[in-house]
Amino acid sequence: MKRINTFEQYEREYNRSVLAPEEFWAEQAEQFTWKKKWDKVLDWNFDEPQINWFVNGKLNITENALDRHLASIGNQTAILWEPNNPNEQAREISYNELHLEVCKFANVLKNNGAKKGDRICIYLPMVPELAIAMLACARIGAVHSVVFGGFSFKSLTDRITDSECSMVITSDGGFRGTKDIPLKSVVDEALESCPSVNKVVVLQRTGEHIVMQPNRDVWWHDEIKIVSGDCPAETMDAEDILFILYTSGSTGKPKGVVHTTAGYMIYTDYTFRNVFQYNEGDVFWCTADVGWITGHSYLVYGPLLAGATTLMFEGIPTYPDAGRFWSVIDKHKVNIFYTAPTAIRSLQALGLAFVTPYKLDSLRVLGSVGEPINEEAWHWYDENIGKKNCPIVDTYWQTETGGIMISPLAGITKTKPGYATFPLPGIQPVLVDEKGNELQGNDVEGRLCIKFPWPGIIRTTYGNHQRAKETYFNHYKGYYFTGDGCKRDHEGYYRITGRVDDVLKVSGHLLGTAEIENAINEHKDIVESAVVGFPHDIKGYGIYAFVICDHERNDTDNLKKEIVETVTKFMGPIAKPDKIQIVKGLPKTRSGKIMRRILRKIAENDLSNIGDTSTLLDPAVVDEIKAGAII
Ligand code: 7RM
Repeated sequence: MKRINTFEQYEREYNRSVLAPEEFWAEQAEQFTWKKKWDKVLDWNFDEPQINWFVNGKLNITENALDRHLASIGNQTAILWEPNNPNEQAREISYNELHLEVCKFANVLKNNGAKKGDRICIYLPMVPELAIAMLACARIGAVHSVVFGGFSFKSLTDRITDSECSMVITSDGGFRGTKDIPLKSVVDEALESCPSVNKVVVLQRTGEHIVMQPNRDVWWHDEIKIVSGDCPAETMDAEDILFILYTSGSTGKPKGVVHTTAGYMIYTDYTFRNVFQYNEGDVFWCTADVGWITGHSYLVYGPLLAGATTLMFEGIPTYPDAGRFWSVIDKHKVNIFYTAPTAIRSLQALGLAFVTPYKLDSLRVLGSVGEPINEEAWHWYDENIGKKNCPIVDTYWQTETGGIMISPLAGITKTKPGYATFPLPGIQPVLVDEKGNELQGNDVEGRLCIKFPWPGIIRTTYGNHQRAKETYFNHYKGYYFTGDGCKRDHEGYYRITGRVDDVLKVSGHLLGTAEIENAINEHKDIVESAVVGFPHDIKGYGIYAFVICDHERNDTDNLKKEIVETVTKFMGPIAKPDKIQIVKGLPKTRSGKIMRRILRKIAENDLSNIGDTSTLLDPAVVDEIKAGAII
């Protein structure tokens, strides 16, 4: 397996990727199966933005993730599946079997009217059929849009309508810990206002009773019986859309981040092999849900492209007890383990008694993703899980970047707790001040931008190119803007300091404050709300909601409960506010803009640093809010 083996080699490759990016990426691209090679490596312009990698190249990503491996490792396990309930049998699906299942399900999609270019929404629990469904879409050139099972009906409706999906793939339900998640009934509710959908393919997972709508709903297990196992891979252009994945932004409407075929393929494969220093035969476990980009890139596409064994876990870290991760690592001899700081912190808080029964001696590399990892969690992970013997890769990236951007290479880069360290080859980070001036040299702090395209970069936001332009390419001319603050220390190490916009990372999930406010405002008594984050020991950030009720309600506890239920129903349990304060007014400027800075200070209990309130329409509201603040 070709990859970077020393730090000197990393430096050489990095320099080469900056001096001759096209040559550098063309070399990576050569390793794949193409139906037709590209005419030009890169055509780009960040102002439009217009980014084309491997112009006129033709390929299918599933031929690279599946067919390409069959002759050499056809019998090796591709997906190793661990069920929610440890007493249920684990599943091992070889590359040969996965190839067959993907071809069969691709034929099911075709039989049900799906064709190249159609958008298909996938709303499934963490079962192998989720990966099979994604790959089957890619096989026939349909665009998948996976929606996280923790989102509920309104979020699902919005995501289906925005990209006009013609089909939904779901299951009766899903198991998570002691809960059964009723996915199909959420789909039924969502589809009441999604006229574009005419087919629903339903996988049976929990066996619970559901209602099948005639002509619209079909069972996966019925359809799969009547198809052949032969499905030639559709010819796709390098820049044809592979998938859409919705991510929260500063407005209430989520953005459909668009990734295209060849660039995403090359970037996820390259970063997977190099960051984790994957060796042939390794078992790789990414604990992220496939509903998030981390699951797309490092549970499904990256590992399968590299011919790895990828472990998919259906359950949660605390079921049947808080030792589950560690027991699964021992059971399946996991070599590389990739999780989120919030999971590490919550398991740390439950105590070492859940860790010590396990050997964990198969582990070689540990990874972290999703938010800054605090030093305490970093050391706990290093000492108790890695036994001071496993390098930790703190991988910084985004839905929009397709793959890891700034990260150590395991065992090669000297790490520093709290630092994502250095950019990967192909990534040219710059720090800018608020005016967009580039901050040169070391020991500087500013906003993180990237000044040259890499193959995994977002191409557009689905159906609204202008939005992509304004969100990512207009803030600082000639640069892609990440929305993150960042520090480059005296040795040139990068440390991400957090978001500088109105999105929050709550337990590793990116949530827009405006989206949460919209959900709260669905409650009939709420006239207006404002949501901010506050530091939370386990979740990273917690959700603090200030709400205005349209009439006095003396049963405040009930009202708060109803608000939580409303958010759960409309957006999903992940967006439930931790604290709700009923207020009479919100701090607004004369032009009516909510001064979130003030609310943030109150939520953080930093009352002495509230700053100037004289420009507010009614400065007195601040005192009222301060007096009622929930600490
Ligand atoms: C992969 C993912 C993106 C945002 C990003 C950051 C934060 C992610 C790290 C991190 C510090 C990290 N995609 N973030 N990884 N912050 N260190 N290693 O999380 O689209 O859901 O979120 O997550 O703020 O902009 S995402």
